Amino acid sequence: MIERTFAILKPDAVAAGNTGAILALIETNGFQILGMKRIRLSQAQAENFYGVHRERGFFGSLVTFMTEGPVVVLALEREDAVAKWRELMGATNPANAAEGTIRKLFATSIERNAAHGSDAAETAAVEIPFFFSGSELL
Ligand code: 3AN
Repeated sequence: MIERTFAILKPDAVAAGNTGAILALIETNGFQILGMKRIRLSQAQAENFYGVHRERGFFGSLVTFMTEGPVVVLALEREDAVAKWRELMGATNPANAAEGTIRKLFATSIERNAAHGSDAAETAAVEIPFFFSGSELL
């Protein structure tokens, strides 16, 4: 089924100059880029976006990291997009990520792990409008 997912190229990946390499992987793996912006998250945006993790010990550090520099936010579409994007990103901890995945190639730690992806289609339906209006998805 054709589906949408939401992705972030995180500050570590953007600062390291890996934006283009990751976008190339996105396109060669059959995703359509429906929306794309390079922005810097505010503290409030990062706290809201990661609200489900508010009680976790790493929340403050995660928000500091996600606001340290520009990110690229993306709305992606393909068949089975949520699972396929998570497969291409690899495991949350790059130490466990499979060869060829974005996190194996570009992440340096469980926190500085290069990319975000929605965990379900329902999550994507919340995360995409967080950053894109309907007319920005083409
Ligand atoms: P994923 O991004 O693979 O869906 P989640 O949703 O469990 O992983 O975690 C959200 C983000 O929180 C991760 N991308 C990572 O940056 C950070 N994170 C998760 N677990 C830890 C941890 N144990 N220590 C530091 N940061 C973490």
